[in-house]
Amino acid sequence: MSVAASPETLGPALLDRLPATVQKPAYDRAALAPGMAHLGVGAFHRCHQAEYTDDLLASQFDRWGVVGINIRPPGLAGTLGSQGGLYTRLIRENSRIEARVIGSIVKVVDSQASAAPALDVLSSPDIDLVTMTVTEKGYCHIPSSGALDLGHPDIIHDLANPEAPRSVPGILARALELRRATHGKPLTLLSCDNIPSNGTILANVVQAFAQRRGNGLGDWIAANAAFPSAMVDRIAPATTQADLDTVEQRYGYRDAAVVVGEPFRQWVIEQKFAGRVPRWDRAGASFVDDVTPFEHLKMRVLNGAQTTLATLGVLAGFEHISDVIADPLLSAFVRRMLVEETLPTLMPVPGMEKLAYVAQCLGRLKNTAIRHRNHQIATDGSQKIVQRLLNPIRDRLRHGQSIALLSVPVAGWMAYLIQASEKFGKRWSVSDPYADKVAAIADATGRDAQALAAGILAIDTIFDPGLAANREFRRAVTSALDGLLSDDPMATVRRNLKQADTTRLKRPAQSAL
Ligand code: CS2
Repeated sequence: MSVAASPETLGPALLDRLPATVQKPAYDRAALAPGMAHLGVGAFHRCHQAEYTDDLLASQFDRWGVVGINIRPPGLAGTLGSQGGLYTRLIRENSRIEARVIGSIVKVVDSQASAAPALDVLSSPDIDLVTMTVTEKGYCHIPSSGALDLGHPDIIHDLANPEAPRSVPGILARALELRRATHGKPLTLLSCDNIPSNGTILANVVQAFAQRRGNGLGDWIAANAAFPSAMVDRIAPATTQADLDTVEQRYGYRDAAVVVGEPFRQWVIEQKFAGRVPRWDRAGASFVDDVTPFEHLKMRVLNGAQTTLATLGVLAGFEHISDVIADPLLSAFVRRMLVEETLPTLMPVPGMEKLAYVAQCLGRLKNTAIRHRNHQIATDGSQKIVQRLLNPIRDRLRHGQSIALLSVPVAGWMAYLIQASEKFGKRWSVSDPYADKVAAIADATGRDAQALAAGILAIDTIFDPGLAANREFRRAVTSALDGLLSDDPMATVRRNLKQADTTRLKRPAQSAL
């Protein structure tokens, strides 16, 4: 009996023998030298910035190899590292599948146990730019204000031990300090996370940290570092075992670092660099003077829809976002919420038609080959709702406009965390820095929507006091929360849609959209 040979693992030695159906780097990878670093090498980075860089290298080869750094799990050495940085990027849309091996990551560095390996890379004169996807909470900022959270345990630690930092602001400030002390070369720090004005928030937290050092570092950073803002977009859920199996079965090799994304991708970057600039615009990215309109559009429409569908979807018993959008009630709800309430809050976006953008976003969410779990999207909701839901709500309230629809997902986020508490039977487990706080409120209050909403709205690091005091906001959220905690949460979704109809009839001018 013969034993089938186990498939080979992806690595530089396999590049020349890949099946013809797998696209491979169109440049001499052996000649590629590091020029930039990336913090937070997860599915999103591998499916987005690393692919743009791979395209850039194919169109104009230059010293732009990426050094991938993880300061939090998972470790990279055993996966990407043992494959020489190579990995397969699958693009999937319903039954269509397209495979490509990406070569732009030239080296990986695990820096979970200590910041030293990360600092070595970030302070090297070879590195001109650092991109990052460290999740919303990685910035250690207060979501409602954008300021550095001086009460954050990692910030307290880093201010006391600035040479052995743990937090992103602490590590970046230390790297900049080492650059000042050694070669003095400038650095661009490019945030690719979905936080509002991400470049400004990154600059704020790094500066606030540096200024507390009291050694002139803040001034040096102001003169030698650039923090452009950026809007990034591609849906790329966490990789599953099924994705690894797909590559092995279809293409005959093993790859522990596969990523799966949708065809759509977008990257709009503020033109504000210090030192050399990777010409990602040659690969389809846009360099603009002001990212704000693009960023509002993306976070309020696509991300707003995702958070709405994910939290309400969990309450309705759905597993993936594509299941939720296939539900007639929730799909009608999200479409009307975006068109009637969110779109009027947006500023004009150069070259984009907003209604068409909504249709395109909702179409993307229907892609059944992208297995995006509702619980993954609902993770860290406390760090996401300000930019996705509360900012458009604030804009509408300022103009006396209805929030009958936008208030429902805010209550949905509350109900999602509340029902993970002991008192509510721990219906699912959640991952959110505010989960314990909300659970403590739920345990103390029980099923009293008024008291629950009041307790949660008093968390001023999420809800700024002006918004939390708004009577219409409190009323709408409390009433939606009461319904969402009942045995028939979808009745509330239906009821608020009806209520929006009534408002629309009363205000014909608003129904023009
Ligand atoms: C998602 C995003 O998990 C989430 O928070 O909403 O990761 C989303 O898929 C991306 O922003 C799309 O560009």
